[in-house]
Amino acid sequence: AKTNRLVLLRHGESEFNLKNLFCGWHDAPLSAGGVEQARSIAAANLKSAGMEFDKVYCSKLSRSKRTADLILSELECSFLPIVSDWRLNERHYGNLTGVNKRELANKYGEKQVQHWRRNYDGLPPPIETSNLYFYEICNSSDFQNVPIDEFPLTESMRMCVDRVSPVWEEIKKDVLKGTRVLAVVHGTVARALIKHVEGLSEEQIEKVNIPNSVPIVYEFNMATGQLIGESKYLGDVKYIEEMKQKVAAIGD
Ligand code: DG2
Repeated sequence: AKTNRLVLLRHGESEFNLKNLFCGWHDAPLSAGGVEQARSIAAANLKSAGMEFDKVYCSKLSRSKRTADLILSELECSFLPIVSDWRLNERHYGNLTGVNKRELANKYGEKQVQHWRRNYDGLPPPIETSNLYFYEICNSSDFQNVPIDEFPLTESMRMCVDRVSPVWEEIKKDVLKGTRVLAVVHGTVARALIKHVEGLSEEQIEKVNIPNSVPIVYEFNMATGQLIGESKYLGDVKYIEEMKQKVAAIGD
């Protein structure tokens, strides 16, 4: 049977992922390993699964845009239209931006850190002018389309799910029309989209962890638009499981 398809992907490892720092709206580049992941893990797995695309969605952050560019180049389809939307930016991590996750856990305890990271209503303290990244984020020309009253100083998962919702409606329309969409996003935004796609509860989505650069494939019934079966993570099962656990942990 013919199906419609959506592929979700979290960008390759960023410099901040590598250093175990909260990133949010800071524009950290991909690490060297992240570039390699995009090329040899994401693109290679998409290729061997015979995945083709008509349109790409990404955020305004370069780790998302660069990952998309690298994949398209490997798949020899750099001509595809790319929608780069600030509403697909990573959840704003407030004043945790730039802070080491392990050092924060040593100071406030693992429970508090995991609450900020995964609780649906966990709200990091708002970013302060003394934060190293405050002005970079506020003044970024990449965010000039963000309406002033919607420019966040911090966000919970719930706020992120709501912000992503209108873009999910656009993506859904595309997918149901038969447009083959690749969405290259972030950990929390991928979880927000997954919540929408799979209709997961708040409790369920708190337990989902997204590895870098692993394509997640969804198929929809062409006639009814209904999701068919479960999500499929492309790649080595053992590697994916290890990466999920690494993302879930606070790290060292
Ligand atoms: C990470 C997510 O986002 O961190 O903002 O630090 O996907 O852009 O690397 P990404 C960040 P956790 O919520 O997993 O701690």
